[in-house]
Parts: sequence; C-alpha cells; structure tokens
Amino acid sequence: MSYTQIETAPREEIRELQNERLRETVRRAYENVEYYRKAFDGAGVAPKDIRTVDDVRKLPFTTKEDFRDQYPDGLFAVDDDEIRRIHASSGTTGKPKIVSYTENDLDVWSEVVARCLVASGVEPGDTVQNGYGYGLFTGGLGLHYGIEELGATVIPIGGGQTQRQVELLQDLESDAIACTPSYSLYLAETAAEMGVDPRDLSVSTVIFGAEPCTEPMREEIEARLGATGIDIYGLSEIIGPGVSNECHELQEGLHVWEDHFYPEVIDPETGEPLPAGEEGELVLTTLTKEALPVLRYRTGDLTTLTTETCECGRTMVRMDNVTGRADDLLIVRGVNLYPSQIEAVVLEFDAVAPYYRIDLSREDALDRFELTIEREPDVEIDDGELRDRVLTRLQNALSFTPDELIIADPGSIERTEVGKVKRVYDHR
Ligand code: DLL
Repeated sequence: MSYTQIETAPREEIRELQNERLRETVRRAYENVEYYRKAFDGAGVAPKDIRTVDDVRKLPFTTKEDFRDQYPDGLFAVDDDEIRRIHASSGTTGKPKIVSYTENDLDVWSEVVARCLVASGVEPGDTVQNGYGYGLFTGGLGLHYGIEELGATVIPIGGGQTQRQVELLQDLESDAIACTPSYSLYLAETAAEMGVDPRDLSVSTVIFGAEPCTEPMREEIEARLGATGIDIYGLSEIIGPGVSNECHELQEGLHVWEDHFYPEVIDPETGEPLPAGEEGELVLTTLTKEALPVLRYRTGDLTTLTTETCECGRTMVRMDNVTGRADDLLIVRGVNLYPSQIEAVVLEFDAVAPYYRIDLSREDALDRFELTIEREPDVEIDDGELRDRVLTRLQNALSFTPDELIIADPGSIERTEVGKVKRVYDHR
C-alpha cells in the first residue's frame, strides 16, 4: 500500500513530472535568488539550458557554506509575507542554517511524511508517539503534521521525559514511536529499569532517523523493543524528515520521494556523478519547494542509489541507509575509518551493549585513538577475555586496533535524552 498513486507510477511518468518541475524550480531560483543568478552566470549556464533532469549536472553545487554565507535569508525565493514557518538546523559550528516554508511547502512536507509513515507500516487510525524534538529542529513538527495528515493520532511528547514516555506508551498503547535510533534504545533501557518489559509494549514500529544506524544497531533496537525498525531520512536544508523512507515490506533501502526531490550520487573528491550502484555523496535538488528552492545540494551523506524495482510496488529510486557522512571520516595514523565501521564490529558481540564512544587526542605528535565500549549486564565473560576478542576482531575486520580499549560498566556511557547522539570526541 502507498499513500499516493505517484509512488507506484511508471518511471516515465515520474521522469516527466521531474523534468517539468525542475524547469520551474530553476526558473524560480534564477529569477528570485541573487545567489543562484550569480552562480548560474559564473558557471555559464542559463535556465533555458536545463530541460530535463539529465541537464542538472550542468548546474553548480550548493553547499553548507553557501547556506552559512547567505545567513539568514539570502537563499529565500519568496517575499516575507508568503513565509508561514521557519526552522533552523542546529549546526555544531558557526551559524545555524535557517530554512523557510510557504503554505504549499508545508502541505508538501506533511504529504511526504505521510508517505513515509505508510511505507513504515503505519495506518490511519494508529497512534504514533512522537519523540523527536519540537521547536526549531525539523524532526518534531515534521513528523507531527505528517502523522495528522495521514489520519493517525499523534502524541506530541517530543524529546526527553523518558519515564513519562514509557508510561504514555503503556497507557495510550501507541502502535509506533518516532525517535532517533539511540533514543529508542534508551527508552527500552528506561522501561526495563522501571520494571516494564519493553517487548510487552504495544509498539510494533520504531521510525528512527536523524542519526546513522548500522544494521547491528537496528537488530538491537528490534530485539529490545520487539518491534520493526524503519529508517526515515531527511535534512533541514531540503525539507526536514521525509526525503526518503524504507518500506516495511522489504526494509532494504529508502525510497526517495523523487517527484519532490531529485537525487544524485557524486564522487565526493571530483564532484562527478556516479552511476546507480556506486557509493558516493548524496546530492539533492528540490523540485517543488517555493520558499527555499535548493539546487544540487551537497548533503555530505554517503549512500548508493538503487533503481531496481521494489517488492513493495513503489517505483521510486531507493538509497542505502546512510551510515556516515563524508566528514565523519577519521584519519588515524594513516588509516581511514568511519565510526559506523567500528560500531558494526563491536556490536557483533553479545556481551557488548549498543553504546560506545571514541576519543581522539594527540600525544607527542601522534594520534591516539581510545575506544570505550560498554559491557552488557550479567555476562559471563571477563573483561580481559572480552578485550582480547574485540581487539582481534577489529584487527581482522578493519586492520585497525585502538590504542586503548576501555570496557565500561553497564550504564556508564552517557545516554542522549534530547537531540542527536554524539559518539566521537576529537580533542586534537
Ligand atoms: O535530522 C531531519 C530528520 C528528523 C530526519 C527526524 C529524520 C528524522 P537535520 O538536523 O538538518 O535534519 O540533520 C540532517 O542528519 O544530513 C544526515 O547526516 C543525518 N540524518 C538524517 N536522517 C538520517 C538517517 C534532520 N535516517 C542530517 N540516517 C543529514 C542517517 C541521518 N543519518
């Protein structure tokens, strides 16, 4: 089942719609945003050169820096009185990115989130507890209006108040919960501490996003909550949550709502577009956004596109789960590593809980990599043996061993109750 007919439309129909919408978006951006006008002129392209999505590669990229340079509203394409809402992404450095929506943009947003919910297995009449933060972050309100649009009931608790969340899950018998993957584990842990078996809760679907989640982490979530874990992806610059979503039928790749967002994958080094099946950086172009049309935005997220048709019947392209960003890459003593690779290895061990942190420092001009993992409660294995096994496995899988591997007591690695989890601390 899908929420709209277009999700299962023939590819040619989707392509036609994309071409038409791209031309309109390019025109709107060029006419109304000085930044784009200059960027087009600088690259020697005119709106008339962009006829189909194949021409999109003629356009220059838009980057995070461009958003920062144009702070707060240099990229807006409509007058202030047409803007109905503003959100901001919580950049860790410098100014946040300010994003805006017209009434139509808000309608589109609700619709794409409703599609995500249906793809996740949520039905009208279901109850969804929304554990994404409300406010400037797009997670809370983005999910909220999508849930209402679908005709489901939203419980707008937002982030934090974890014991209360558990009580509400019990008392209101929610069918699904939407929150970050790390928070869903924290919820399960809190429930257990309260004497509630999280698998006894009525929740059958966890809609997780806003953070990377490796397959072993998903397995932990599903096992601990006795629910299906479905990945939702999005980013503020493009719309917020709702750019793409896994289907519960297959749980293999996230369908990109291509009639609103045109995806490309590029080689992050050269900027050259890569064919389907090859991993690179995701670049997105909005096709219907009015207040903030965004052309060829370099998301920094690493993924692969798949054009094979899906068992669920949707014809829209799928992207792989994003398990890292190009700038997550850790270069330690010449070895290139993504935190997700470490996560996938350490979570293979039943004795290791799904919490870890990485501390990078510099000692005598050398990088020092400290990995802290957490022991599961009530495990038989002693720390020395666990350490040896994890180190051997890291060496075999990644040709890498940390300078120090700390095995922390159960519950001792800090949990994130609000916002996005932070696992890498670079003190260099
Ligand atoms: O995190 C929007 C969102 C809210 C998505 C709720 C899903 C659910 P930003 O704060 O702008 O927006 O952060 C966007 O978060 O570029 C990715 O690096 C990361 N991200 C978002 N969803 C996923 C996901 C929201 N499913 C940035 N898997 C993106 C991995 C994700 N990373």
